[in-house]
Amino acid sequence: MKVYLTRLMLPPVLDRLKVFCDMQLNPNDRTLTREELLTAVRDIDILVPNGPDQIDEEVFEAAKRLKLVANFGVGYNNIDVDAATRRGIPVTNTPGVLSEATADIAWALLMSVARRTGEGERLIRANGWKGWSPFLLLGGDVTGATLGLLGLGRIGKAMIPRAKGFSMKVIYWNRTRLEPAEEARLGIEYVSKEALLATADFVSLHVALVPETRHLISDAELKLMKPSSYLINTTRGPVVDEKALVAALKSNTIAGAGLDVFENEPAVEPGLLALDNVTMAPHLGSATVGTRVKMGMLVVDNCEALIHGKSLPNLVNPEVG
Ligand code: 8YV
Repeated sequence: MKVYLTRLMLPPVLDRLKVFCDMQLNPNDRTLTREELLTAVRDIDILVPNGPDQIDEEVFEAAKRLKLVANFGVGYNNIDVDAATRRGIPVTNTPGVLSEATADIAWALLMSVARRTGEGERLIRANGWKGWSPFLLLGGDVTGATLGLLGLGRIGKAMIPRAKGFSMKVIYWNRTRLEPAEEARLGIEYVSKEALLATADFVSLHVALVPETRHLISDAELKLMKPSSYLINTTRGPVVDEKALVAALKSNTIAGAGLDVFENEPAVEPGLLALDNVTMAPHLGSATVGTRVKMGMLVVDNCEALIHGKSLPNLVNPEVG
């Protein structure tokens, strides 16, 4: 079977994959153009796309032999799963293996924006540090603060031990509430979305991007937050209305933001670039060697299962049967 990877993967993954299939790679170190993607999928059996690849009706129409879309990533908002299901094409993802690395990036952004390390580094690099000063870059307190988790999937849950390590109180809101015994075990408290926004010192977003969560955080939600609070986004950019965020950061409606994801990646709302109270990373959530190998291995597990006629370990559209 022909398996097409839209981007390169690390050697241990490629070495395992190429043993049991005809592995084909995008030769360029960049995302495929739409035309290149439509051409590449013409005679392949399995497509392994990445976040920036939009896999929609037009792609399925062009990929007449397609038997599986094995997404390299846990989020699959880049794939029209309904269209795949209508054509009986299974879609798989890579859950679990990137939760810790993504929580690490959320934590890095949280620490950095609160303690202003980005500003500090820029000051030093610009040769602007004139010596110790009692009010230089005073930040927000992390230890003992309240962390609000909006969404409590695997990555949201991975935030809890980190917060506990900093003696933080953890409150959460999720579409479905956990059992009280599970809340007690994790040491977290369920609150309404509004109460979370109004009381948390750090609001960290962990909902998936679906139509209902697009612009979940906009003007009204930012206004509910405390002027001393911070917003952390490591899920998907469109969950936050970036223009509303710029306005809130400019007017000190909130104290700052830590962002790993953006509404129109790789474009960043120009207003954000001019602001000091935002710490940004270029979608690095899963970007560790170990994590990317594990993600790749899950992709390979799913390809191997399809080729050997076994059930797919990470099927997201079980309706295909
Ligand atoms: C990836 C991600 O970097 O897994 C996800 O949902 O956003 C990231 O881990 C990206 O999807 C790579 O394809």
